[in-house]
Amino acid sequence: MVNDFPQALTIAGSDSDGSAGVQADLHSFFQRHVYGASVLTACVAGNSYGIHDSVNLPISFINNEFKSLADDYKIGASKTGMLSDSELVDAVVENYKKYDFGPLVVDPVITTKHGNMLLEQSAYQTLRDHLIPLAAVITPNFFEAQKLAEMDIKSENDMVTAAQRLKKLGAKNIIIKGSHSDPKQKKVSDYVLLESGDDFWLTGDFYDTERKNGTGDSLSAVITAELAKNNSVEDAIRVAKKFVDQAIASQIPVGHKFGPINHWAPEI
Ligand code: PXL
Repeated sequence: MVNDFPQALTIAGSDSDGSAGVQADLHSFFQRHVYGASVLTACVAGNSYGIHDSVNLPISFINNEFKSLADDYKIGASKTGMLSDSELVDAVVENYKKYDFGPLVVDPVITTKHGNMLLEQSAYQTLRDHLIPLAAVITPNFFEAQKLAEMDIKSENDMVTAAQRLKKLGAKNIIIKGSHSDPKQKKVSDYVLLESGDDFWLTGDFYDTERKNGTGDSLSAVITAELAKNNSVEDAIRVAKKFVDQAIASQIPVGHKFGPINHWAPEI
């Protein structure tokens, strides 16, 4: 039957070197055997050295991307990535409310790993007030969690407090990705707070490599793919963590500097 096959949607920016954004999301969907559709929000000109330019797509065009998909496909789960500014966040919110695109995974992309801004500071409030309440899962990294929970995170206890604050903002399930700031660290621990109130830590090896572009995008994309297959949020998060760890542990020798993770590697 048409539309019986699991389908996921990424609402995100294109990264020209293919290491992050929509490209990383589609690689992740493909690897998890889920058909991937995309609503492009912006286009970034960049390579493994960094970002050199970006443009936002017109809101009227973004509206038409949503409508085109809604008229034809049966999206089982969606995720957001780069949303650039407040107007774009609100356009995504309005479209998501209008159509049935399944549970929403919000990857609150604020900067690249190397400090390029992908969301204007003036949009943090819009993200917090309008998008986070729609989130089935939110996947901030350490830095994004500090901004959105409006607190410093200096310890594991602080990660727990930040997750509780994000839950109060309306996100049902939260994973806060642990800090990678100390090159001497051996492990990284992510904190998960589920809708039920259950919580747990996911600890993995720390990989001392510069080739980690697209890690956060891929984590949220794999969660989305698993939700599109009707798997539970807890299973989706556990699969995504293993997937990303295995993809970081392996390398694709392309790009001179901050290269991509390897979506072919995961064997889970
Ligand atoms: O990984 C964050 C990210 C998300 N979306 C786009 C990007 C990047 C990082 O470079 O370019 C479009």
